[in-house]
Amino acid sequence: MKRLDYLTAGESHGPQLTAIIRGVPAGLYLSADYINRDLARRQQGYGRGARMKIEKDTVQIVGGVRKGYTLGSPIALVITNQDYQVWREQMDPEPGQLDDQRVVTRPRPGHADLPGVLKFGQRDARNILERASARETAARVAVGSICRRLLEEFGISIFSHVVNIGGIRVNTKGLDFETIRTCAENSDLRVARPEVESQMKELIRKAKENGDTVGGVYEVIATGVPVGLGNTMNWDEKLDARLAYGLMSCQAIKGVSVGMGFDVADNLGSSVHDPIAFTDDPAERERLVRERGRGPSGGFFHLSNNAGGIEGGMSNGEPIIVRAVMKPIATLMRPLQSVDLKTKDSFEAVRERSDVCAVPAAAVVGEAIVAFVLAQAFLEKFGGDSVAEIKANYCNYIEYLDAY
Ligand code: EPS
Repeated sequence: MKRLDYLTAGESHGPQLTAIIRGVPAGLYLSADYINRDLARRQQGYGRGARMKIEKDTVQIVGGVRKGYTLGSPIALVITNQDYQVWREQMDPEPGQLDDQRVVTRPRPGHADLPGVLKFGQRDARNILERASARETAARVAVGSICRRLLEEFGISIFSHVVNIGGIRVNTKGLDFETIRTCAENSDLRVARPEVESQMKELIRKAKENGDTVGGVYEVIATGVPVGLGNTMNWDEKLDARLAYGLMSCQAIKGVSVGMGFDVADNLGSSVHDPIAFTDDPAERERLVRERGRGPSGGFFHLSNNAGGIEGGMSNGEPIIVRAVMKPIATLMRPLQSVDLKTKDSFEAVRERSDVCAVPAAAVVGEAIVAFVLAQAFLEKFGGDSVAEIKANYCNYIEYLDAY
């Protein structure tokens, strides 16, 4: 079987976003409603722009699924862009004249506009920005949702929360996963501490007033991940490397960390690495899974999880914890200096409708990426053509771990 993979296509204001995902096993229960829940979550968050009021992202499954079950064939997904109705004249794929008045010639610092026009030999930055736009992440969330559905079958669940907006940090010490997940899900900014939310909102409101934008950091947590996903033997199979690649490939993400991340630099080895322990008591093993979000790993466990669930490029049975930092969005309503592509004169960069802060949405996208990477690694380890076959392989592994 081919490695799980996907491709997205579509421009921000074109007719639709399209995704094809290949390598999903047969027999997985799936519905558009399930995917739509994640699409709706991506659309939320204080600080989003007017576009999110225009769109109500819903997916149409147009291949690979029959009567609610995957067939093992490529799954094709379509998300219609409602805004295309307004942009039709500009974005119609059929041959025609472009409106000179609407050509974008003043690239935005921090966006793909300038390197894109130079690289692709374009005079209109719209030919670049339409694809570079974070609108594409809607398609990735749909793909990630299918991966989430698969992982769910094996007790793996993934959630996210925002830990920093514009330098205002959320301290989640002492909160259990369920509290973090529920609080984040009920918060306009996906934060687990409601008391910091108003401060953050005020920062975003002020930035908007000043024509500015705000970035931040989100965290994604995956629980129930069995030991042994990823591979220490080859550089391009390491789980942490693949998570970093996937997350960094998302629009505006500038850095990724695993577990304790960059803080390891401030600490000695003895307070960074997680001591290993063992229990052969089945009730205790059960409790570790239930209360600490651990996945199967025989009776072995760690007394802390600074490693974020990954050692040597492989999952170690502890919850996987990754963070990603998002830069403030590059479209400023009080724009920075730029140069006109035609005249080469100095001008302010173009103003395009955009978001002031999209960190909560990026966190939902981060979940999708983590779901994809974990599903890919999961299928490499337990791969089969049907969910039933994978379950048999998985159970066999659990039995082996339990008897180790
Ligand atoms: C987005 C759609 C876009 C932007 C945003 C995210 O819609 P529009 O360009 O029509 O306002 O709101 O994209 C960007 C932040 C960007 O830099 O392009 C979406 O669907 O998430």
